[in-house]
Amino acid sequence: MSENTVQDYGADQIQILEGLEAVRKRPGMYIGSTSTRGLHHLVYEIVDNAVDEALAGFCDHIEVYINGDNSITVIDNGRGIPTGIHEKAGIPAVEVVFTILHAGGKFGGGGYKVSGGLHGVGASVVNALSNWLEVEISRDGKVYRQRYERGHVVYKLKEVGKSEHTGTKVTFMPDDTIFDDVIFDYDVLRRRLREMAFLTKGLRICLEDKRSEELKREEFHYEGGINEFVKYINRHKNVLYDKVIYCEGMKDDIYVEVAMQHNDSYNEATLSFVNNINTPEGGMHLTGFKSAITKIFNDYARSNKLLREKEENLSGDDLREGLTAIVSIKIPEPQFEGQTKQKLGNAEARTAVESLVSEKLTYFLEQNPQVAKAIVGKAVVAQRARMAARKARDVARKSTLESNMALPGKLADCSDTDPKNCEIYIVEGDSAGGSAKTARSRATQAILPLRGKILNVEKARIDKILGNKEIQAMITAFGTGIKDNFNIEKLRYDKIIIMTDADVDGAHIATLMLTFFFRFMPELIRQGHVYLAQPPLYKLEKNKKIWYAYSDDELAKIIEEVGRDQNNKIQRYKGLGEMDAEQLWDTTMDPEKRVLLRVSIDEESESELDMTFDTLMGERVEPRREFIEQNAKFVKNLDI
Ligand code: TSJ
Repeated sequence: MSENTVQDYGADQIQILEGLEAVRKRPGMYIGSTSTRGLHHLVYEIVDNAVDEALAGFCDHIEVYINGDNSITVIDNGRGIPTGIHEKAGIPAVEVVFTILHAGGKFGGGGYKVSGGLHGVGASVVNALSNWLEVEISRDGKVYRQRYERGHVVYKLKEVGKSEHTGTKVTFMPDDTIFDDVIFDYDVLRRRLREMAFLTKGLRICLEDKRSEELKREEFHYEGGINEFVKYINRHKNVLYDKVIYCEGMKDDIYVEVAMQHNDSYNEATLSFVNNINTPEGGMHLTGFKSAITKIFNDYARSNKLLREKEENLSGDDLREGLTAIVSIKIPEPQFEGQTKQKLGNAEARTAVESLVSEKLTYFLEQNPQVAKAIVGKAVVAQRARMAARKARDVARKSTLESNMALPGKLADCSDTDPKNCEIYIVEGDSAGGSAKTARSRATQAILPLRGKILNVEKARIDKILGNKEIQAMITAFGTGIKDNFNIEKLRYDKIIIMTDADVDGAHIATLMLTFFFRFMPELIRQGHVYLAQPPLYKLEKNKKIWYAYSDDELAKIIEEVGRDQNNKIQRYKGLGEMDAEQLWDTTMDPEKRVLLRVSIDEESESELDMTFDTLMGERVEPRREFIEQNAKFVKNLDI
């Protein structure tokens, strides 16, 4: 320790160190995890503080650097963190910010303190979890600096120069003894910083990667705020009308901002935020938004005779078919509820959003009757489809009751009745299905062959989807039901394994199935029940001995091992159908030897998954190629 390291330990300082020590002992409690996700939270934490300064109206530019040594620098042009002695703590305010747990924003007024979910735990947490951290403040014509190591003060705040501007600069190096991996991912930071820029209109956020040789720098700056966010999400979609419906305003201390625009798809993509934090589970703000939409459009449809008197009201789902929307509120004291503390509980947020959206939307519809007609028209068609689907389902339910559990005819079920032991292979094509039926272990493995092209649920309405034979077969085989009626307890198989050819078409078919699961039974994926089988790409035969290779690299390795000569017989499998039952069992189905990929949803980018899927399925060719390249993101490797 250097001579000016923490002078003498007063009671206050001991408390401080105990606080930061607690963070180092149980980092997960403060930043969620010590995985790359937790690592990136450190950056958001620091940036959040600068964004708060922007929200308070004193800052319009934030620079974020990934430095050559993989440390991070964040610079803003705000007022600079106060350097004067903090009355209660007896040390400079900036030192309070970095050394006292949850101290952020406790002094000074104005602006909104971000304090929800995993975020907003304070700069002191970042400090505690950093090898070193340096803060430089430009304020009152001077530059001040202080350095910390693993949360401990290395030297007192000191004056190091003069300055004509104001602002705060923080550089930190994450502690490599705490994080599993300390390499920052440019694309991960880019996504969140872009989102922050959308959510804070006028704010310029620049990201630069100084690790790379070439200039890698982007600027995010949206004068239109979430209006541009909606345009961005809809950028590859066919929109129903050109204008983005936008409203903003204050209601009882709550700032509400809403932007929306329909596209011609059948899915809703509404994102909600509280103090710039995504709330995937919604809450009062989202409830207020939905009630307003349902009420105002029904009122409009009735008073303009777009709905006949005896016709049912349009449902919220009907009206939100194909809707892309952002609901963003800023609230002084957010209360989060639910298991994961991600659901906004403040009842006043509901009233604020509902009344503001109702008022502005009513006015907008009066001014833009063409847009109103387009939205109501789409909802009316959605309503008809919903009613047709309900009728079909009622009929299906009745016949199910009569024939007690009508499992699909093509299903070769397993004999074991304990779902925990059971798995189902969904197999592309009848011939491969035949081999799989012969190959399987009858007790625990069921086979469901699917014929022809799987319906793309992104491009079809509910009535058509539920009328599709292949989809019906999967729903009845799984036993769980779908959407709101989904019940994981009723799942008849522990593993649902998609088995398709190991080529681009096979990948496409697998993705169509995953799209169906994602839209209709997402819990199946979230709880890890969905897998992809991995059939081999090559067979190598030499002197009556056989090797299988699952990738080009592996084939090269095998050739190296056995020697490169004329006795090598190499076969490239073009499809599952080229394998006989025994080969299929050996390479792809034998639980002792096979490799499965477990499918997961990258929660961090869940909001963008809509786009990912759409891109693949959409008619536009260019983004599709891009998606196939990125497809691996959706699937994580798992050795079984
Ligand atoms: F989190 C942090 F401390 F590390 C951090 C804070 C990091 C970065 C990059 C910026 C900031 C930050 C804090 N920028 N601006 C501020 N502003 C204040 O702390 C501040 C300034 C003046 C007053 C005042 O009442 O005069 C009050 C506050 C909270």
